[in-house]
Amino acid sequence: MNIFLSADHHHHNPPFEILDGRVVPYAETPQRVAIILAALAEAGFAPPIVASPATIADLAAIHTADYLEYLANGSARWQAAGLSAPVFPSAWPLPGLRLRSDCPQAAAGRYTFDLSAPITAGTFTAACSAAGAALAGAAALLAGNTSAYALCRPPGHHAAAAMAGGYCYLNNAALAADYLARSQTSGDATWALRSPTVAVLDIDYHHGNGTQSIFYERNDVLTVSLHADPAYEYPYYLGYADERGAGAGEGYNLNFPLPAGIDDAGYLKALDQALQAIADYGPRYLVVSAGFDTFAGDPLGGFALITEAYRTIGRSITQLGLPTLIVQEGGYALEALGANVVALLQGVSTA
Ligand code: SP5
Ligand code: ZN
Repeated sequence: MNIFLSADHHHHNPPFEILDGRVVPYAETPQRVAIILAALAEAGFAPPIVASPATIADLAAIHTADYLEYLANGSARWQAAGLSAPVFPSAWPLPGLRLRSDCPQAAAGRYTFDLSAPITAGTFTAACSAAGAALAGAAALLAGNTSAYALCRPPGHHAAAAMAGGYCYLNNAALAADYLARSQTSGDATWALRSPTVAVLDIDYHHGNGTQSIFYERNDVLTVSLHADPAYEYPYYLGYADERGAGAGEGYNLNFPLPAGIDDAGYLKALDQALQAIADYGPRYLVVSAGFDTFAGDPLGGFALITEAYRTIGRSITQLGLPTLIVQEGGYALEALGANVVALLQGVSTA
């Protein structure tokens, strides 16, 4: 198991977010990475490999040029305008309004869909580091490794082509999946005539709206997400079962909205259905958006999984027999985060 680290993650450390109308401490903290690293070392995993940051050219595979320019420079422009850091939107271009981005406040609403993705001076540096870790993990699969873990921070699955939100700025898992789908594999008759297909399995508590939207019209990347039903949980506006893909992508997006309080047994049953759909698709590679906010004690979650469930999840995923990249997403129960990540990775390693 190769482990790739976004070593520049600590440059991103926003002071607060606004959740359900309250100013609260930012849950997606640098401490999360320190906790995971300590647990991995304690469990005997090899030290992580520090990945090079993703370049603008790497990111442009998925994200728009105007959005990347905004992420890179929006914070400096905000501060130059005399606004107080970090960048938070206070107005959004809902339907009927114009998608302006020509002053710092308009840009913030144009490119951010909630109040959980403030942009600080170091945010873009950290996000490029996370994307680089995911891409390095994908490259490890192309080099023949059967599994890799990208310890990405900030996470990515809520980020779309031109939209930040939910602690996410660049979609690390989508970048990795797209990179794998565009790769050329030589010496393999089955795949010689076309690019390989990829499945993304999203097991974060929240729907992976960004990943879904990025691949919604593609049939070379199957997106499958298990998550709290958006009828009652964030991100509210996407993640329903009737979202099945569009155009060439019709039938290649699959959502499993789950009820509040679901336990290991219920969750693992839904996971088996998701894995069957992936097996039926027959991809060459698997990318897992791994969130641990499904844990019973998670402050942002509402499911009831225990630590051992992650070991079972790891084993079940591995039974697909695919080269698999695990990409770190959410997980905010700090006292259990290390054990939960270790359980998943041990499940993958020892299946
Ligand atoms: C990567 C990731 O996990 N992002 C999550 C962002 C969630 N932000 C909004 C959460 C909505 C707050 N609801 C509190 C429910 C407490 N049970
Ligand atoms: Zn989440």
